[in-house]
Amino acid sequence: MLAINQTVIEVVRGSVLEQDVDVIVNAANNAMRGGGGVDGAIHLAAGKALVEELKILSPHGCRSGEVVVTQGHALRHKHIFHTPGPIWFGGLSKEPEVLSRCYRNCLVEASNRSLSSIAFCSISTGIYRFPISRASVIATNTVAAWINENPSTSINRVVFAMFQEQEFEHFTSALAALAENPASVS
Ligand code: AR6
Repeated sequence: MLAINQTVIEVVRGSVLEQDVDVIVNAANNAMRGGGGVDGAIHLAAGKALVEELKILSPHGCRSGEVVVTQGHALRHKHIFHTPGPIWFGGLSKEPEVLSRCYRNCLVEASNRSLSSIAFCSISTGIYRFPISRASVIATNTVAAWINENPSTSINRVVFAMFQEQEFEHFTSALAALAENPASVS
């Protein structure tokens, strides 16, 4: 757990779908019509109205690192943020920068809507093969830095909901490293 300004950042083991937050983040793809992994699970749970809303909001899909905001539909969450992460091609195609933009843009969208809480899954580290050791550091650093730079944000709770044990362990270590050395948050 790491507290910065008025915001608590924590890592939990479980699905984003289980989190009691205003908005959950979907690791989507550019087409924005659903898919496998967490994307498939979210679409299944939210119902068919979700893809209908996505067809209207993003008729031509969405670029990697950007965000499409929908209602929660059958979910209890107010919103779902759909962000396509980068596909890992060895790290020389700006994958770290794009991954960082996913997290930052979600925080901006949540804050612009005056939301209090947000749950992220580990974007890109499943089907898109982004190495978890690097992704966990990028995700926690990006979120901590953004919260640090935006002390008046409405967001008072950020949850990293880790579906797999290995993700949970890496994110827990990455957040602990920031907590041990607060000066590294920048
Ligand atoms: N429920 C909750 N979390 C899950 C589930 C699930 N059923 N399955 C995976 N996760 P991934 P990506 C977690 O692979 O790597 C889709 O087809 C997983 O442990 O879903 O960004 C999209 O449509 C990890 O924490 O997404 C894209 O085509 C996180 O969800 C592509 O996969 C992301 O893993 C995106 O690949």
